[in-house]
Amino acid sequence: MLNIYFAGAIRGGRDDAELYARLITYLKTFGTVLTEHVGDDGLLQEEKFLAEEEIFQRDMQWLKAADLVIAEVSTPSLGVGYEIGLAQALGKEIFCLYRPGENRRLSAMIAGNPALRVASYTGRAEAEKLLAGWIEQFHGKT
Ligand code: 6IA
Repeated sequence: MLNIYFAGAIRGGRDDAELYARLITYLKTFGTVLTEHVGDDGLLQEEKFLAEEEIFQRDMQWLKAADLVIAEVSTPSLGVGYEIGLAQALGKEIFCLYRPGENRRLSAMIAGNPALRVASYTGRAEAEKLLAGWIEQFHGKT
């Protein structure tokens, strides 16, 4: 079973939280999504019950256990950028999804990184198609 680490902005901004939730639901058809909470609406409320150190340690364990890291990078997030850099250092396979917008431009540290597979998309259906293509290309049909 494929272990998938899905990364998306939390304190960076929750505008895309619903989209993350839908992508996570879709990814669950391919394997286990270790980071389901990234799409959770009540997240910022629940977050106060966990110490920062606990959040960090738990995510690091999940990242190490992941076969595949998928990052939605449209909303800039320090945490997502950190996770991508660490995933690369750990030799993980990393896919980044980016939805271009008028007032933003993807960081050159992501857009210019040859170790990452970065794709632009406009809507959820297109994002799902890209994800299915990547997963099947690198892990075969599940
Ligand atoms: O800088 P950001 O907060 O935008 O970073 C977001 C990224 O860091 C996500 O991809 C997560 O994997 C990770 N992250 C940040 N905060 C949390 C968190 N808070 N829980 C898990 N991962 C986090 C507590 C939520 C919980 C009690 C339901």
